[in-house]
Amino acid sequence: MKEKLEQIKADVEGILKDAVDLDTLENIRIKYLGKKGELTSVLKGMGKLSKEERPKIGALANEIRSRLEAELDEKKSAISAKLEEAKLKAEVIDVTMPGRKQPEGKLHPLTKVLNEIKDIFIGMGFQIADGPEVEYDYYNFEALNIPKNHPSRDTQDTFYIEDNIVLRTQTSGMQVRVMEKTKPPIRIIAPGRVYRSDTVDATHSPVFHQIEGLVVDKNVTMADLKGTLEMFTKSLYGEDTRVRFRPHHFPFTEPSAEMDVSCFVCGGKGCSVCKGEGWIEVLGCGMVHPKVLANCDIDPEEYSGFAFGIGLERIAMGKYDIDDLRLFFENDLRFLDQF
Ligand code: 2NL
Repeated sequence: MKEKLEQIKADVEGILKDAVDLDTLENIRIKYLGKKGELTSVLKGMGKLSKEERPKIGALANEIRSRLEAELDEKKSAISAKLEEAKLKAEVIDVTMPGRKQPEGKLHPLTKVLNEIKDIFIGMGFQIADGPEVEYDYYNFEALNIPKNHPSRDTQDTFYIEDNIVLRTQTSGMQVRVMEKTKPPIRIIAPGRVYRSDTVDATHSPVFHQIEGLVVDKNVTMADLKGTLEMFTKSLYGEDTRVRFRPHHFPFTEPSAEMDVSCFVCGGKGCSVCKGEGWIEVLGCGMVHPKVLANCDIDPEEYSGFAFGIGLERIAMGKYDIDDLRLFFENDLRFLDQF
């Protein structure tokens, strides 16, 4: 029995010496030291031994078991370490290597300026309105008190899809829809693409962007218009900016005005950007014409409102000192990357 035990020990140690993977170790453990392993089966024969021999063999068996278990453990650690080392060698990572630069997208300058303008009006309690670019004649013109013989209706200015359907020339149609559906108070801005049949040059494009605003409530006055637009201007161009209003005419507002801001380059002294004027025109505005309110089923005796229209390209050109409108639409990355 003693020889058998010594034999097991020698066998295990022999195999262990050459073992190179963890599976082999586990198989050895099961085969020799497991519950149904060889060591156990030898010990099962202990009953046949004499009283004197039994404790000696028992002690020897225990000693061999713990020796072998210790050797197995040791070998296991050694193999694990070797495997780990091999793995690390195979996947060398140089953490000091500089990363590959990922191309980074940017917002279009018009989007940036639009976001800024939206944020300012949202901060004043306005909501954003959205609507179709292909619009009925009614919403683009008629509801806005633009008479049939008005020059802006001329086919020279408007793209007609059908007799009574156009590509919108302004975003007012969205505001008319809101007025039709909503009981005042109304406070909205309507940004979007608009179309006019213009020949392309540095300051004209058949597609451009407008942000219109509309406020309708009881007792809205010209003072509200001026206060709101002055606050907007100071937020966009800085606290020191001044505004002035000049009388103007639009069919959909009465009275109407154009608003200038003190030149954001020279502060009003006169320079090449404001062409010596000290002022730069930024938007058109006015009190909503009573006929327009009535067209939308809002009683002009009870409610009044103001409206304004801002050309997005013009604002962006001023803000970023861009002298050619076409740059916004050519999508040349050398231009767009600068913003
Ligand atoms: C300009 C002038 C303007 C409006 C747009 C408007 C809309 C409704 C009712 C009344 Cl629903 N008015 N819009 C008012 C005044 C001026 O735009 O020069 N835009 C670039």
